[in-house]
Amino acid sequence: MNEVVFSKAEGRIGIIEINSPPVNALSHAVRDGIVRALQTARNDKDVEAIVLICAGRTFIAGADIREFGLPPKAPHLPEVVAALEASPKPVVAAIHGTALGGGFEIALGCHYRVAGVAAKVGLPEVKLGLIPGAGGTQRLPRLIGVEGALQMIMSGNPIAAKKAAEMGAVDHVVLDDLLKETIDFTGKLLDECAPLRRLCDIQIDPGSVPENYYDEFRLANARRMRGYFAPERIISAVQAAVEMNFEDGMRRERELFIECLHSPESIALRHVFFAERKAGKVDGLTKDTPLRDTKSVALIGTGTMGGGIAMNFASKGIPVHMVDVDDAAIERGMAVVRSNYMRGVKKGRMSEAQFDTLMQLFIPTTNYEDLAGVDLVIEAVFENMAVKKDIFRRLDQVCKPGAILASNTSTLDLNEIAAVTSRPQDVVGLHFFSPANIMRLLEIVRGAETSLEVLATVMGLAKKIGKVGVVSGVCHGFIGNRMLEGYIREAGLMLLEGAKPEQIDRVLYEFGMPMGPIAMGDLAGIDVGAKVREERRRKGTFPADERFGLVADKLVAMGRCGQKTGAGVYRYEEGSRAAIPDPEVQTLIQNEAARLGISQRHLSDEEILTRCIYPLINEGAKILDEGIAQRASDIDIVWINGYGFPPYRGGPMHYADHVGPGKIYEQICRYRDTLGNEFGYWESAPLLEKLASDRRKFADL
Ligand code: T1G
Repeated sequence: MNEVVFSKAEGRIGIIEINSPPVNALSHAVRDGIVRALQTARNDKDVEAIVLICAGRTFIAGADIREFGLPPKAPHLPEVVAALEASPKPVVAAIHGTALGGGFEIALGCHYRVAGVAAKVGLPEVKLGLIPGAGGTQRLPRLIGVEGALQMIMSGNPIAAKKAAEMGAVDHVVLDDLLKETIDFTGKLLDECAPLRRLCDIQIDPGSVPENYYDEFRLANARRMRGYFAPERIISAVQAAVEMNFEDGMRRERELFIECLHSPESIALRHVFFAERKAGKVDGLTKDTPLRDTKSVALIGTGTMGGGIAMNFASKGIPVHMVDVDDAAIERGMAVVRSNYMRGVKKGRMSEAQFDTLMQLFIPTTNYEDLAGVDLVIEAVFENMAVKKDIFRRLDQVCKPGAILASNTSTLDLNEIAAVTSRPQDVVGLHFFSPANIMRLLEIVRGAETSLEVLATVMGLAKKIGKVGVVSGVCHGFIGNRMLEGYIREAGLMLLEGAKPEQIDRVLYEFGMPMGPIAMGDLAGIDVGAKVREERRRKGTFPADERFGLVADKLVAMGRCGQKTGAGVYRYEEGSRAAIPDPEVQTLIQNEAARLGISQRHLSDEEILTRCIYPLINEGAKILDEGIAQRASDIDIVWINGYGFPPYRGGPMHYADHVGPGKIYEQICRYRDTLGNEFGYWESAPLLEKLASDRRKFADL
């Protein structure tokens, strides 16, 4: 026993209780405490069986990720699991909350498993770029079969207690008092002289695995596995469970686990795990910051964005006023909402009754006076400052004191919007990413006068609706879109210099982006960017560089706006999203290049990659320098959740640390000298230059 693991006896049943907040992670103290408590129980002649349970919100949630990278300290987790399994007295795990990773492996080392009806079990190691490293790949296939085990380990998703019981992963599901019912269950085991079920004793029949199963599994999961390091090792470890004896299989699992542990992919994914949680920690906010009600929401603008945003709240049971200029506009918006939800009904994700209940939560109105009692209003109309200001003036007149007034603007100055109200402290930016009911990222734009209370309230609301909230200061494009500009700019310039669209897209796809910048433009609509450039040229805030956006602007002028018009940079067959290179566009590019005197040349994949990615990093460094983002890892979370930056590379700033800020700075200087810096595109961020000279990393800030 020790300060986190306690023992007591209930008659002939010994209870080992782990109490190590917040999630009973298997720190060294917990591992050591379990081994000591088990030894005590084994030596106690009055104890005939043992229940292993946890205090607090959950059963063990896994190995302590904070210890990774530190010198391992005995007892190591596989030894702890083996000690439980070797116990001559039955050990029963009593699971509540989530038994995850090493936590579920501990439960697999026990002879029986009892779970509360709301509990879940899982092996999410793959999400950290790992494989289960304490016998999970060897015991789970022996318990539920190879196919179920491989699916569960590869997905990393937890499964509910009842389903786990159906699969044989849990022996008994209880509705009420977990400890009492587990003690009763254990007493019955003793009365019935139930066997000590040790999974290590089971040998899997190789014939139970269908011919070519592993190759078919690889094929079926190719998209999900693309670029990741751990999935292939998961398959190898499970194969070892089938083809080797337990001891050799455990040795093989250990080898593969160590490979994953030291892989750049796992280091990146563990960075992302903590970065996502750090993003929720906002300067000035404490757990005592008062929160406001958010029991009712209103959306001003019921277009694609407004409808998608509204769904986030309705899906959590929050009523939403849908406000637009007329009933026809609202009906168009509601039709999109209905079809989105109906897709869920068709896929069996929700019942008709649930669909009907959801639709009742939408309250259409064209009358601002109906918003008098609403807690939160989100404006989601098109990017026109005058229109937004008019809406906020009207909201300021009708909304109750304390109502939060938010704008979904993706680029405009939130302070300018707040200034037209009498309550700038209640104004905040809530920048959702399209499709707003799907994308996890929510940029929370903190105006100069946004109050801590409003900030704390919307941060909590973000988590409630399943978003990852990241706070941004006010600047053009906030964090994500400001960084996107350089990425898109360079892709367009490289077209004029001779790179083919399909080469640019291939390079960025192979890097791990969901699609390349050119294809992404065609998907989103290249007219969107053209409008922003036009507005900024009008305001004089856009580089006076004719090349920037030239190809896209020409195509938009020809009516080629992307997939939605059947042609953009690529052309698209009717009903297909397959991007087809178009010689007509290639000719246009060459003619424009010739007109501008840009000689065509071969661009290497390396140049394409660094000219797209390094501007992201450079702009990210400027954003940090200006205090627009609180920390480098926040920028990583924005790009992973808003733009699909590959999580196994950790985000742009983590990737910069992986490559080395010094190398990136030197390459930016080379581009400044070779490509020219007339418009400041290759002006290095002072912070990047400083990190390079100090040989430090963004993670050190
Ligand atoms: N180790 C260390 N800290 C952890 C942790 C862990 N495994 N899990 C959570 N925390 C911290 C987290 O950083 C946060 O800290 C607080 O707990 C609350 O977490 C050998 C190798 C359990 C579902 O991958 O999925 O076992 O910010 O905000 O939303 O095979 O945490 O408050 O200071 O997420 O209620 C496998 C990871 C590890 C589970 C709870 N296990 N955790 O979610 O709270 S690898 C996992 C989660 C492994 C073995 C392998 C979630 C949760 P702070 P939270 P939550």
